Amino acid sequence: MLIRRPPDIQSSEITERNLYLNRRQFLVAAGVTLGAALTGESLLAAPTAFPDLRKSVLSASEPPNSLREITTYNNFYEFGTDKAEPAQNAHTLVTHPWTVRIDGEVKRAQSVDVATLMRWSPPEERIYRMRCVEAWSMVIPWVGLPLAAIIKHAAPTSRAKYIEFTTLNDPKQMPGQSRAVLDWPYVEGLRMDEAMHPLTILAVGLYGDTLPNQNGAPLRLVVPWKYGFKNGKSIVRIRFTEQQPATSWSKAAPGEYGFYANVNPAVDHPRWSQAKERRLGEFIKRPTLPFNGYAEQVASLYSGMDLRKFY
Ligand SMILES: Nc1nc2c(c(=O)[nH]1)N[C@H]1C(S)=C(S)[C@@H](COP(=O)(O)O)O[C@H]1N2
Ligand SMILES: [Mo]
Repeated sequence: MLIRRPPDIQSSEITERNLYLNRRQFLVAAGVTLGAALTGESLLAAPTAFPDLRKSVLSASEPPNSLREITTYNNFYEFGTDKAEPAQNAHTLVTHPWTVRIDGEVKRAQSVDVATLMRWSPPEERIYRMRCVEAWSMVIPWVGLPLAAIIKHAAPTSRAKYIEFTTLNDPKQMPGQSRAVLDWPYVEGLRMDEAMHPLTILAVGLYGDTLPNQNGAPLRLVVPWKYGFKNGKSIVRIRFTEQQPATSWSKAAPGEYGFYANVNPAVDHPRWSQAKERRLGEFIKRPTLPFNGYAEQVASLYSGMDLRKFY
């Protein structure tokens, strides 16, 4: 039966259509022959990972990169330092069951599974520009949980000024951790107002399906106005702190990677210019936008700060 729907439902119908198309693309990328994918009636009826997905009003309008680009060109040093290695090696990561420890300066310290987090903060589809520090960028249709709702549920104390995000530390599942490329586990952090900003999400999926391991399954941070390294993957701990957390890359190379890491074309990385970027799949470089194109929404968070000093 055809039920009249309110106008805001239209975007979710579009989402469902894309979902079907993208699942097909996914099966092709996964090596399932197109014939098999198309004859499988069950494909259309297959339950989606996120049945009630809604497109967020905060989505970028740019066309997304392909699933193949997003899942085969990754930075995830726990599975190798080469961009192709995470896709080859991340299958050893076990993402079910997965518990996240929430602690530090909060009234409701607890361990929760990802399904519980989704009840605190229902998933939405959001398309974001992801800008990596090594001058490449992608546009990714994430499925994300607004982080603010999770923070509110955890009920930070008045002393909580920052949040620290810690990746799983298990060399048996993450073979790259047996080499001392970084001081494991990978740690990232945000100031509380950055973490509370509506653009900030914990991603649990992309292209309508659960997150591939190489993209940080089952839960990874996405802060679209910052360089890629801020977006910690496969998070097991969210700790609220009074002091600014010591983060992996700023410990490894303090002169190159700061705590803030706001995309800033005016400040060069000591070893390369950050003025232009190559969108993955394109040939000609494009100028990089301040705050990765999100200046209107986030520049005010940093008013009065010298962003050359707080890079
Ligand atoms: N745990 C962990 N998180 C990480 C990294 C990493 O090596 N380990 N690399 C970061 C960097 S440098 C980038 S650019 C992004 C890449 O995310 P993507 O592979 O999903 O595009 O993940 C970030 N998160
Ligand atoms: Mo990066």
